[in-house]
Amino acid sequence: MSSITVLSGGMGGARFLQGLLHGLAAHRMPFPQDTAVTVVANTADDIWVHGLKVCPDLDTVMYTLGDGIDLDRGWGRRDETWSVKDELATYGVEPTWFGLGDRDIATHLVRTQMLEAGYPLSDVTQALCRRWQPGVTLLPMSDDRVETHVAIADADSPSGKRVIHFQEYWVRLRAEVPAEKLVFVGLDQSSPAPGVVAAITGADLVILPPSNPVVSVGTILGVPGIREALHETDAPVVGLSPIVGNTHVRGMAEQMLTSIGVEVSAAGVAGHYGARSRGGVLDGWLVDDADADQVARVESLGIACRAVPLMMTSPDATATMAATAAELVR
Ligand code: FO1
Repeated sequence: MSSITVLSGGMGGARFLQGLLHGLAAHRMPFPQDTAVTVVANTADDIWVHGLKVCPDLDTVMYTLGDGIDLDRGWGRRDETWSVKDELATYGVEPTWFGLGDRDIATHLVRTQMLEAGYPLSDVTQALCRRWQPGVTLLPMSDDRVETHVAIADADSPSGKRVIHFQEYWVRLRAEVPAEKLVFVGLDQSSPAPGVVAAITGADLVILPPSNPVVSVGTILGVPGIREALHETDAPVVGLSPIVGNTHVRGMAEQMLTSIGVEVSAAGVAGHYGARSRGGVLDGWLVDDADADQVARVESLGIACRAVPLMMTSPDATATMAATAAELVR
């Protein structure tokens, strides 16, 4: 049986996966319809709030592919209510800036209870997916606790900086202040979750979707052992640029790339990932038509490259992107 492995963050990755599955089902991919898809999801966005473990990227993929996602927000559940959130706010309990919907809380209660009973996050995720049936094997990048924290300027503190959780940077501050430094707590000590390395080394194709190259795909690549698996695999590795016309389509990739000194461009991200033939992870890279002038530069990095429409405006449009990505590296 053929297999495709996707290293995914939240919204961008989930939307890409919808198109990939649509393309496989519609025979649009150069792969059999029964090709198995494994998703290795970023867990560095995870946060403990109100005593509950929240895993935004795992849940966004699970809810999106399980048809429970709220399409407007891009996260959390459809038909959501916010009674608990409102009651917590009335008690003056922080963080009031992070919205947990009533239905969503059930997911976090199940997850937290199972973690406290000693189940690893990968078992918890498998249990939650028994209900949601996402149509993929969904794996956390690691069962170990990893959290992205962001240092921001703070005139009131002696060091002139303050470190906050990534969620506070993104949700409360809307990434409107510079990320002076990113700290990936626990990443260097983490290990790939069971099945992650095999999903990469045993794949027929590995895809880096247009997720955040620093705090989503970047953190997955930062788990010791995962980059090595990408070097080892016989599968071609192809990515799709999250940067179009020198800015991100959604989210905060621009701020994150700037924070680590990487040029905010399709070619800049390709260079950041690097060609597999030169110690990096990419064999191929899709850029949007708006960045067609960067194709030659990407190719000069040792990475095959094509310019195509990269706006995921529908599962059909995304299926075309997925098929083009697969063809680029066949
Ligand atoms: N994003 C927001 O902009 N506001 C929120 O209040 C919020 C709550 C939230 C709760 C659960 C969850 O799984 C995701 C949530 N998100 C919220 C989205 C989250 O910040 C993003 O999905 C990623 O972490 C960033 O890529």
